[in-house]
Amino acid sequence: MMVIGGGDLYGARRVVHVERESSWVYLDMLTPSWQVGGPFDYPVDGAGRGWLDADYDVLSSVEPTKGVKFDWYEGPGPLGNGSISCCLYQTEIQGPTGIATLVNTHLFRGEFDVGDLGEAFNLNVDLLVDDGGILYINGVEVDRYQMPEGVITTDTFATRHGYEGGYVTRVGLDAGVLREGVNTIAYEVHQLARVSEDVMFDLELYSVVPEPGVLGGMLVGVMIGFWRRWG
Ligand SMILES: [Ca+2]
Repeated sequence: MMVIGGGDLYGARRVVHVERESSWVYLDMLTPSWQVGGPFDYPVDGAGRGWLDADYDVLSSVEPTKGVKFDWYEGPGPLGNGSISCCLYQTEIQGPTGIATLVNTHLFRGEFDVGDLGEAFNLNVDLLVDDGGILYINGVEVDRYQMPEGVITTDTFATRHGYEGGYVTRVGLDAGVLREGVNTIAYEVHQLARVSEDVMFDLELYSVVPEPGVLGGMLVGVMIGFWRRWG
């Protein structure tokens, strides 16, 4: 189940897997079909791996049908262009022009370590996304935010305007995709329409771990065991 809003549970603590303002490797060259030279499809690397693959090599990225070489860059979040009322970007990426969206789909990749899977089960994400997007962990989709169902292309539009009041919390992501050790995180951001004036991306990925009190400790411990076994 996924809901918008909410925050920390009472008597719980965050185990942060990916902090806000982390550094991301990004691709801001996916020109849509209505731009000269487009459309550009999702890139593959020199070994034919898709951009979601854990072993994807950004240095050998090419557009699969046109063979155009793609350069990825790196910078701290938020990454954006244009104006979002709540937040300033730290890294300027190529984005909408306000005349006709130059890049409709932005790709972001990163890695994070999970030291203890026992503290990585109740998985949430705080998103700063304009306008919509899809989150993948280890190549598996775990959250679709303001995006249509079905197959997504680099021309696909978000379904709503990005929320400009701050980060949006999404809860109940499938933590079963997490591994102990290195994990790959990837995000694609899509614009709402052919004409959009802004783009933004940042996130925080975390688990909410119940903090048992002295009296409730045994009960919570039993519940966690049940959750991990059957949840
Ligand atoms: Ca936008």
